[in-house]
Amino acid sequence: MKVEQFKIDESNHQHKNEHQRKFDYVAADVANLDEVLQKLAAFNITIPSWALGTGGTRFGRFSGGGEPRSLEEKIEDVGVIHALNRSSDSVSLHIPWDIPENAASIKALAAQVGLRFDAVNSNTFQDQKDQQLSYKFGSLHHVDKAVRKQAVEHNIQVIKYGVELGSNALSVWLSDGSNFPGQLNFRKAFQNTLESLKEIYEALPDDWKVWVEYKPYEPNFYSTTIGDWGQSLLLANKLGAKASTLVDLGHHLPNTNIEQIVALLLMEGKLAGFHFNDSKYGDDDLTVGSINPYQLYLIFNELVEGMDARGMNHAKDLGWMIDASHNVKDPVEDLLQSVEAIKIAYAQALIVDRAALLEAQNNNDVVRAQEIIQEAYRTDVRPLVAEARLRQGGALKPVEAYRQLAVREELIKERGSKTVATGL
Ligand code: AOS
Ligand code: ZN
Ligand code: ZN
Repeated sequence: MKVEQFKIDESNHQHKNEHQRKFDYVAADVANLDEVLQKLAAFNITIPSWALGTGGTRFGRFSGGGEPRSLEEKIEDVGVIHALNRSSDSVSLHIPWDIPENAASIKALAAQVGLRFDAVNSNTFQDQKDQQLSYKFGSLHHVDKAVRKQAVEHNIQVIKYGVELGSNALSVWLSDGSNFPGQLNFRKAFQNTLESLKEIYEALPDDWKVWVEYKPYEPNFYSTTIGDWGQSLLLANKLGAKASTLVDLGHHLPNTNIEQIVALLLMEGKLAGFHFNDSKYGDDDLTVGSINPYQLYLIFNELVEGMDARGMNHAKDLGWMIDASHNVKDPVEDLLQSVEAIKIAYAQALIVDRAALLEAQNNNDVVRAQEIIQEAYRTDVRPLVAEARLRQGGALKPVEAYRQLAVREELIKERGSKTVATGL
């Protein structure tokens, strides 16, 4: 399944006048219009291989049909997303959910649809078939050195796959923790984790990075060994320059000021990047921007300010990735919505009047500062995002085009209605 360019152009034609009217209206007030459009065009968000199938809960799983049955078909799906939005030019693999047995041909297949490989993710939170030792009581933090060694070796194997795919970062998320007080010696668990991560760090090629993700709870409900950004940063600082902290938006206790965490990690040069999603209660993995788009915007506001202060390239210098899984939506539609929400928040942050905000801050003009922040948020920047996409050959309305072109129907015809995506 491939979305032909002429079909996207046809779909765009129907919306041309409406788009032009809306674009002209908002563009007239954007002082740095060309810069904003260029930055939006350059900004891509990585699609995780595990988001392309319908996820399940422990209560059930309801496949939507036409789900990718192999890594090749997942790449095909990301190709569809990228053709429509021109903003999803890479894939992040979870190993062993997706094993690139023949990396050269997988890489070539991806390149055919304009894709490359971003961070590779290791998995020591499940036992695999034929695995010698169990991760029931953790992996890198385990009391038994042999289990730690097995988990370290898995991570080194994942780096090797990543090298073959041309990726340059290892993303580590551990479920290691404890369910009951007394189960674990916190200090020893942390020290074991550090020692294991050091061994993984030693195996990183020169131009590689390791991203350390944190999470407060689940699947462990009393303690998680890398439970918050402080614990992750502590590890990253002890490991060295190649290590940094990955922020998953769903991995915070309710009401946490995530934008402040982001600002400080960025200041320290220790922000790896993001797993984008949204949540109301915890690690809900909901569509980005579906619950709290204002928070997402405030995060991007800090990112743009902080990255500019450090002279960073917005598109390239951090990892931008979605981490989601859905039970009730077509995963492709969900990913199109998520990428759109991220680009809207980014566009809003790009049009903040920085000079005026700085002045208001220096004058302790609280009201003016709030006005400036909300002025950008309340601007309808969607035509700017659409224009940047249009100029790159994408669809003005990606979700609508996806439906109009009957992509899912085509996938069901090709793959069947009872397919269950690999992984998860
Ligand atoms: C788990 O909660 C984390 O968000 C990880 O990033 C995990 O590896 C990913 O969600 C796949 O399950
Ligand atoms: Zn995550
Ligand atoms: Zn998560």
